[in-house]
Amino acid sequence: MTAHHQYGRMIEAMRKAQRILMVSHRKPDGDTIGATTAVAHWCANQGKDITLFCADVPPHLFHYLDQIHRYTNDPCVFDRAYDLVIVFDSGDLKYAGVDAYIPRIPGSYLLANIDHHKTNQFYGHMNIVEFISSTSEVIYRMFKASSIPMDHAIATSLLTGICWDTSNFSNPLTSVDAMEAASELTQLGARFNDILSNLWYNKSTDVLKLWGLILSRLHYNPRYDVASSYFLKEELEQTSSELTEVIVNFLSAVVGEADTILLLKEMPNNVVRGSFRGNERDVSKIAKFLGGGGHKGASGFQVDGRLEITNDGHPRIVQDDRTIEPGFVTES
Ligand SMILES: [Mn+2]
Repeated sequence: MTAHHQYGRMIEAMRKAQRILMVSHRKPDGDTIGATTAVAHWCANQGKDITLFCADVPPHLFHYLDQIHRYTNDPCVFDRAYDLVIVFDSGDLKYAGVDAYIPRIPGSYLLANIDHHKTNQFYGHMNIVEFISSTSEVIYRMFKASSIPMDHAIATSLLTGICWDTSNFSNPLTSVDAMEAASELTQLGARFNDILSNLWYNKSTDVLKLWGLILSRLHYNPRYDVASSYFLKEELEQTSSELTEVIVNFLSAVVGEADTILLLKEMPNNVVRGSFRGNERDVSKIAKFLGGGGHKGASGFQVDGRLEITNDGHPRIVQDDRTIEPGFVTES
C-alpha cells in the first residue's frame, strides 16, 4: 500500500483515538517540531487528550509555534496508556530517542510512523513514509487529501518544517511540490515573516561572533572538493546543536568552490561529531561509512577521537590507531 492510500487510515485512527502520544525526535529540528505541532493543533481542536514528548527540550527559537508549550521530556508519560502513538520524522525509534521507552507503554495501542527518510525502518503498525522534502510536507499532503482544514497555526507549523528541511528552498530537498505546498500554506495564513525572523535572522552578537570564528576557520581542500570548519571543545558551551545546524546550512548555501561542507564539533569525553552537506556527492554514504546516517544532501556522524588542527589550518580527527582527514570522503 502506498503512503498515499494510508492517509485515510491515519486520519481515521486519529479521529477514533482519544488518548494520543506524539513523539518528536531527540535534538529536535524545525521539521519534527513543525509536523508534530501541526497534528497536535488539529487533534487538540478535536478534543483529544494529547501528550507531546521530545527527549530534548525544543530550542527557544520555536516559541512562535502553537502547541510548543505542550512538550515534555519526562519519560513518565510512557507509563500511561494511549490509543495511538505517532512518531514524527524518525527513521527508527532509536533516532527518535524513545526505543527504551516505547515498550513501557501499558496495554495495546497503534504505533504510527510518519517520515521522509530513505533509511526508514517501517517500525510502525502504520507507516506513512514518502521520500519528499520533509515530514511536514507529508502532513500537508495528508491533510489536503483528507480535506482537513488548515488554519494559520497549522500552516505556520508545516511551513516551518518545509523551510527548515529545504534550508529555505535552497538545498537539494527543494522541489516544485515543496514550493507549491509552501505557496498554499502562505495563502492559508502561514506566518512566513515569523519563520524568517525566528529561524534565520534574529541572531545575538555573541552568536554572530561564533559565526565569524567558523568563517575565519574555513578551509577548502580542492583535492577532495570539501570545505571544512570546526568548533573546539572549549567553545561548545556557547553553542547549541541547532546553532551548528544553522551554520552548516548557511555554509552549504554560500560557499562557492566546494561541493561538500563538513562542520566538525569536538565534544566532551573524547567524541567528535560531524555534519555534512553535499550538492552532487551523496553525503549519506560518507556518514554511513563512519557509523552515521542521513539524506543524500545532509548527513551526520559521531566517532571517538579529538580534533587536531594542522599547520595549514585544517581540522582532522585523531583516534587511538588512526587519523581521519576531511578528505577521506572520496575513499568511501
Ligand atoms: Mn525532516
